[in-house]
Amino acid sequence: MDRIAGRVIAATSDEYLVDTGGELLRCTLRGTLWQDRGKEDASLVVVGDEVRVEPGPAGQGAIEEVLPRRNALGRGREFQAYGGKGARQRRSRHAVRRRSDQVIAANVDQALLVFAAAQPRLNLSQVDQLIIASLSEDLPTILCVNKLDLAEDDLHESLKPYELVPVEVRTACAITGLGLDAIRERLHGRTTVVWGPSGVGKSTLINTLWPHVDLKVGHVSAMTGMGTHTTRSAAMFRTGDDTWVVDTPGWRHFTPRSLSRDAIDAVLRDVAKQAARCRFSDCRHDQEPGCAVRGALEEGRLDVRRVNLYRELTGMLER
Ligand SMILES: Nc1nc2c(ncn2[C@@H]2O[C@H](COP(=O)(O)OP(=O)(O)OP(=O)(O)O)[C@@H](O)[C@H]2O)c(=O)[nH]1
Ligand SMILES: [Mg+2]
Ligand SMILES: [Zn+2]
Repeated sequence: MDRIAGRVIAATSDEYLVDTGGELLRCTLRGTLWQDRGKEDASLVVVGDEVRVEPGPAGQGAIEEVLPRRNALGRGREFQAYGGKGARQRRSRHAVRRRSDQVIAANVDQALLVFAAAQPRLNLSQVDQLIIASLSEDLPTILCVNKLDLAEDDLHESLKPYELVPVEVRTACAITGLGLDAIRERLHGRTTVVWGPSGVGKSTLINTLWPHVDLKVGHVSAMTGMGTHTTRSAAMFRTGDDTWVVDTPGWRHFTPRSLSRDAIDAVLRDVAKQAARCRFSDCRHDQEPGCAVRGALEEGRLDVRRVNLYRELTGMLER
């Protein structure tokens, strides 16, 4: 039978929903796709993948081929804890390693990175890393700080450094809809992945932005359980002509899967500027003589959190 082209719009551990441009097919994976890497590799086929499918009876099918990805977003192999003190101590004793990278979405046009002003606490190292991951994939990036109703007074102070970063910064309240018009406009006509930690309001935001999303949503929801509860797997929704949005499951810890020096330098610009002045070009900014980063840190001109993150991420570039 002839293969047809389609796009994966929802993925669970054992089933994929493929939009073939008129029909939705519930698909499994053809054995040839997973025999090299193992069936449990969740990154084999992800939401947003362009695929070729052999249709079967009763709305079912089999994915035969995955076309090359334009971009792929996900988390890296290692967990790194930048959370609270407790989390850091726990992790350093029992280093948690993921067996492989975890891709969550592919072939998107841009990224909407969502964080909460509070509940969960705004973790700037997570913000930095997620922006770096997105910029490393060359994606136009919007940072949305949600739960503005719960914000402390110093929120704008915390967000100030991002004025120098090539991201668009927005604040919003997904419950009241405050700030959402600008975001809706910004997402129009593109495919956007909505990405961020657990519980920050990603699904709520999508629900408030488009209360009457495409009928396909019902179909997808039944499969992935999208709603105000924890999102268990990624799913793509059509919200209007050519406007697609990918809801993704949140996480508690994040390490970028793709990492470019340009992206690190763009986000941690103040540290990078000093690093360029170190005596040795391969300086690790630790004990090396003539280290401008350490000098600036000791003089209080750099923030220790940002320096540590810079060391961590540039160290990962070399591995
Ligand atoms: N106060 C307040 N609560 C919000 C806001 N947006 C979402 N919430 C609440 O935050 C909780 C988590 O919202 P979700 O939309 O499920 O969060 P999520 O980011 O999709 O979480 P995961 O699916 O686990 O990644 C829910 O109880 C929401 O009602 C907001 O702007 N203000
Ligand atoms: Mg969710
Ligand atoms: Zn140095």
